[in-house]
Amino acid sequence: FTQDDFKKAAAYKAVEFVHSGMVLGLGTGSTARHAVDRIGDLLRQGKLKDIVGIPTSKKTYDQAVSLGIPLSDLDSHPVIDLAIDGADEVDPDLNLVKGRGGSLLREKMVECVCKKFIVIVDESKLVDFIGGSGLAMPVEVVPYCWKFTAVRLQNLFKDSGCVTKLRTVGENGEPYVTDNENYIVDLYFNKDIGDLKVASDRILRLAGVVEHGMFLDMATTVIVAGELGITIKDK
Ligand code: DER
Repeated sequence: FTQDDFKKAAAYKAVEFVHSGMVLGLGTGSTARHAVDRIGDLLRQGKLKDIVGIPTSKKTYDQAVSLGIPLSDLDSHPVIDLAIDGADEVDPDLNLVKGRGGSLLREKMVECVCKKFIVIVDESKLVDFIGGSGLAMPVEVVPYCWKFTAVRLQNLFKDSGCVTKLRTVGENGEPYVTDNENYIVDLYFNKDIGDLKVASDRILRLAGVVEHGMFLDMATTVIVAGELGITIKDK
């Protein structure tokens, strides 16, 4: 099996929890893409009806439009029955890191107001503690004086050996710009950052920070696919 096979297996399992008439948060990334494809298939086959999708990125919006999934937004649907999305890290308490695809703000806006939030991952995303993968923990910041904000973020976590890096695109290192016209500063830790709620509050208190990629106490179910099959972890 390939990693993408695992992503697809987790995504299809999650879509089994989708029922006709639901308002659905549609996630972003290579795993969530399989779930959105599956929902489109079932709608076309008539096995699912009366679904309204709330996309978490322009990319997912375009994918859903191409599949004929009826779409709306949070203004019209402030309460969502179920969201299905991927994650970059999942810790033992089902806390997440998300946003390496750059969509963390709209994902968090949608996934904060869901009755159920199912996270779909392949087994490579499981970590012992947040930041444990050594990969990015994204923070969406306003472009104005982003260096100033990056230094303040780094100082918040200096005892965790935090380094920050502006997310760039292309060979000439242009800043990556999110769907919301902001930048992303990625934080890299080389050890556990301790109490996540405290860390979250400290980050959000910095003027210039829009949102961060730690999704704490939000997932209600995590579906993990790997060599041994599929595991479902409920909160
Ligand atoms: O950017 C995001 O939040 C994505 O959902 C990410 O967390 C998972 O992306 P992947 O399914 O492509 O690994």
